[in-house]
Amino acid sequence: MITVHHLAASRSQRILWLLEELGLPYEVKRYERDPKTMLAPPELRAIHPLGKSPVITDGDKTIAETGAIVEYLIETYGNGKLIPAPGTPEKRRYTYWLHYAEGSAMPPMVMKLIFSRIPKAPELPFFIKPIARTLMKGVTESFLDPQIKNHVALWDTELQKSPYFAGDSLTGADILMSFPIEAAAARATLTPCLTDYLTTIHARPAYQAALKTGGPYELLTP
Ligand SMILES: N[C@@H](CCC(=O)N[C@@H](CS)C(=O)NCC(=O)O)C(=O)O
Repeated sequence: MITVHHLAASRSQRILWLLEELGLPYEVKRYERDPKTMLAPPELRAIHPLGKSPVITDGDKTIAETGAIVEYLIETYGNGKLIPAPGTPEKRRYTYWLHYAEGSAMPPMVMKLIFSRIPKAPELPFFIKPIARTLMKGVTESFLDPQIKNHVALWDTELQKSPYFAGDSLTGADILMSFPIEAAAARATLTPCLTDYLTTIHARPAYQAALKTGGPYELLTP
């Protein structure tokens, strides 16, 4: 039995969605975030030393990192579903977006979230707060926002070519890309094409079923 170690309102929602798309049986072990720090509870470290989610266990195997989990599940149980044929241009697009989602798209999203929170940190002396606010605002506006805008433009260009990130049908690449796009929706202006894309994937029965299993999915926002 596959167990998903699922942190509430997190990237692991994608793994539940994938398992629903593949129609695989699985169980979910829920972990709640610390309400103050929003970090995962220490119990997750017993599953994987980084204590982050998602992590899955499958028999004696423990697999962490969303992209690695998606590759493992599709390659082990997919029977050719959700992955383009080897050696095709679609497969190259699939590999690119699968790695890009966490490797390139998420870092500026996470940085924007952290920078927005620094000036509000209770540990920060009150007289530093205005300086921190000015500094973080400067970095966000001059560096992070233009970066995020570039990423959004790249996704839009890709989805002008085909309805999904690796061609005409949904693949693991879309499952990976859903999270940065959802995160960007709270940090930048999405194009109509990207808004439609989110509407399409959110309407999928498997996405809806995963939401029911995963519980409230309110992403952390700056
Ligand atoms: N690149 C990793 C990121 C994992 C990650 O940062 N997960 C977040 C959830 S969105 C987490 O566990 N946060 C809680 C914490 O860091 O304690 C992946 O995609 O698996």
